Amino acid sequence: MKNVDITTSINGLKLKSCIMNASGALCSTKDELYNLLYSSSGAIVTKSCTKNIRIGNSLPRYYEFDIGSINSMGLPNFGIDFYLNFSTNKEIKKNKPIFLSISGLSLKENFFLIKKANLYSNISALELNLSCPNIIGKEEDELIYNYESLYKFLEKTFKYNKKPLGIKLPPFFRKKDIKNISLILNKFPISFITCINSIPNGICVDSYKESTVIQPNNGLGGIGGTIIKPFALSNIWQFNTFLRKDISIIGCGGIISGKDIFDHILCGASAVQIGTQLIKEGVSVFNRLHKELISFLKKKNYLSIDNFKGKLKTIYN
Ligand code: RRO
Repeated sequence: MKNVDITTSINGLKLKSCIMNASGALCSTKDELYNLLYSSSGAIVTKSCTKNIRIGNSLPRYYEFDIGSINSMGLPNFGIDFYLNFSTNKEIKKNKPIFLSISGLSLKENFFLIKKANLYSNISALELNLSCPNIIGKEEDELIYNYESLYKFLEKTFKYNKKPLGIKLPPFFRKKDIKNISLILNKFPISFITCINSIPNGICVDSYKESTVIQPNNGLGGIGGTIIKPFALSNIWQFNTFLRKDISIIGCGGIISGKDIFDHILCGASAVQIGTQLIKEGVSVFNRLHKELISFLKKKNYLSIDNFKGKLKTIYN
């Protein structure tokens, strides 16, 4: 039998494997970034960065349970210069693409970050995080929920930006939001979307202590892991029907097995990101998922991801 090919392309950007880390998962410190660099992931996504260093929210701010995780990290990061500096390592160019995740706390800060990142040749793409659920006091003016502001923001962004640029989206629960956001994104030279970020404002309870499990924001936090997979798939599938065909989709949410990756691609993803499971298992997760995906595709007689990407069938009576 011929070899199964799990290479992919994100709007023309080639990746040796369709599996990469999700921003936020083991991608903040120098050690974590080097571990990703030498792992079998197809790309590195850095922790969302701001202009200045942030220590983030108070502890405990991350908690795992059997079918998922809750976090309210609060955007802890070493500032954009740290991640840009990492990107100048010579090994990177030979090894794999680097996606710089950006999450400015204001429009002005986002423009500053985008302009600065454009000066660094080893940054392959920007992932603009418009969906951080945990910045206390910032929930109301999130750009992604205001169509007019989003349009104006993107108009200005593409005046500065020459790099492949994608947007990390929150989960949407109404079809009309997905349709309207797609109509806006389709007007700009966006390379990709990543969906979904964690589902905001969940709460997990320790029944014995009769308490929340994380400290910030009265215990509210973003939910990730297996439990969110149906919402990730639904967002991927719906965006796939409304977005321009050259805008790639990176699926994120609930992947713990090769079969989960298959499901994301079947719904329309060109690549996938691993968050909660990477934190649980470490970078060896990429090898395991790689093997599981190939073995599942062999069973199905698929030789490449293009054979089944976006081909989810629906049931007619
Ligand atoms: O740092 C965080 O609290 C965080 C971010 Br920026 C994000 O985009 N998603 C998330 O679940 N946590």
